[in-house]
Amino acid sequence: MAAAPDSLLYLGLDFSTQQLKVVAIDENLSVVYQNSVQFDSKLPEFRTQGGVHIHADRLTVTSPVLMWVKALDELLDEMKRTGFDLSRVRALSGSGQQHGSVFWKTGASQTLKQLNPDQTLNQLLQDSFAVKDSPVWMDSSSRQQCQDLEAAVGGALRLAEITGSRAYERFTGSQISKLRQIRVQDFLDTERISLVSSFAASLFLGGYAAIDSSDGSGMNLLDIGTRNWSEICLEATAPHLDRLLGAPVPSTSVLGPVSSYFVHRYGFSEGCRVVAFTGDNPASLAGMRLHQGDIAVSLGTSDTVFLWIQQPRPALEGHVFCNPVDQEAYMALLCFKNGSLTRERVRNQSAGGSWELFSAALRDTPLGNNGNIGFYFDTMEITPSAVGVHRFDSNNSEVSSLSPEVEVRALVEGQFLSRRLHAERLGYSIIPGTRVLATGGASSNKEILQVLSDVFNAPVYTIDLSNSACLGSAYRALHGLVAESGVSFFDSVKKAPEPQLMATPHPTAKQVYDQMLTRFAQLEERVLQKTSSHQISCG
Ligand code: ADP
Ligand code: XUL
Repeated sequence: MAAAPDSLLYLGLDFSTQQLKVVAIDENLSVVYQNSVQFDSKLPEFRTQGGVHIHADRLTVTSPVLMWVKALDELLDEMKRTGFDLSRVRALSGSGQQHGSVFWKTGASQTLKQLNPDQTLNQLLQDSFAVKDSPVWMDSSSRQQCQDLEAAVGGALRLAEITGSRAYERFTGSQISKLRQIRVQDFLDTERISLVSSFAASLFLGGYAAIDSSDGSGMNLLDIGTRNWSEICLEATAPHLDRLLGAPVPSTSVLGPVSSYFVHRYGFSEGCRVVAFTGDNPASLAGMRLHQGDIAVSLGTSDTVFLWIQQPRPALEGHVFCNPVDQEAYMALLCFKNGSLTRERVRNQSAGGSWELFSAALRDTPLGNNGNIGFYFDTMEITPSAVGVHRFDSNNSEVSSLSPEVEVRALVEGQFLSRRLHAERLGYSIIPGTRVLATGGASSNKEILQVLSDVFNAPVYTIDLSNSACLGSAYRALHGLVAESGVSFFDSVKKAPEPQLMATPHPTAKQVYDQMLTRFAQLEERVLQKTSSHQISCG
């Protein structure tokens, strides 16, 4: 739907694992434009797979920071070339994959201030990063640093009480520690450390953007009670870290106007405001307009489950983040590393590489899969900390293979049973009226959503756009302009379309999956014991 020619627009960007996406909404909150740059296919010179490089140790996972910069050049060039009128954008915001870090080199701040609009950002920022390959959320190479951090603050639970999470390898604090220890000179050359979200905001601002408290909660460095850095955590990580990080700000903050580079090169108006960028999961919470009582399930590169909570109850599993749209509230989050990429692998092996055949397998197999249960952790899982593929028949005996159709259902049921089991451990319970809100690439698949509805025994809704992080960023841009005057997020996005009902549970679902969940929990325990005899991991 095209916007009225003079209507003001709000832009949301999402620097996610596999692509950079953009969406524009008008004042009626209708989506008027969307586009994306897929890293692997559009920027093949960076040789990423799924947007990342997995290093030889299989634990270190990075992305080239200049790939993200170049993707922004390409996206804005295309918007301009195809006649998108960027002068109508009144405010923009964005999100980034969480936890990833960007190390700006000494002098980069000066460069950002004087960007020459005749050149691309990629040309201008070639020498602006002390570390060219940014650690991303899939990295699990900082086990030692996690143990050190927990020891320094008085244990895993104490760290969770302060920062919302025990130490996790992908969290930025342990990544910073590791870099300081193994790349001493690069660390000394660093003048500022950003998250992927605040790095992207810095490009638009022409200066370093503050880290917002919601994405900042994914670092093991922020005190989620005071919403400021925790001194004890900073000290345990690196000297003078507060200087390298800058002060955190509320997620609704307006950071300033877009830099003159964007005005001159792309025709943005000088009045266009940049609202603090945040993490992709917090931005999704905004995009789905999640209410207390709802549960959101995001099916992207990673699968995540999140809830709106009023009072933090940090535990040894899961994370509590500051809420991105309400400064008094929090959100709880669980992250599962083996999401879409594992579904793609099983699709390729058991369904001829076709989502159609994958869906047909789900349609053709019964709820409960005749008792067959599978765990598919192609890479070291985050929740729970286990690895490998483990299949069990209806007698709980481990088997080495399942027929292709049964394998597909075992994968999807196993993934959703795990999402439910761990959400319940975090305090979530299914009550009448519970809505499951689904988003992310795989939420376009109706058969997958049917299994989700059956396993949770609750109706599943989606929003029009499968990328709620992008949409949430556009909503946050709009809300940021009025947040200071006390307008709530929900009031500012009242006009947004309601989520669509996509699936309702089968009448037998409750009986089948309540029982199966108990068996699943016992089998997961067995898988965990097997894994821990191979490898003990932090987070
Ligand atoms: P991210 O934002 O993490 O880059 P997305 O949320 O865009 O990822 O999801 C991308 C994933 O969506 C792809 O890896 C793909 O596996 C999955 N996907 C796309 N279409 C389908 C489909 N019809 N059925 C299941 N999964 C799908
Ligand atoms: C959340 C997490 C991932 C990333 C990438 O803790 O690690 O969901 O945000 O999407």
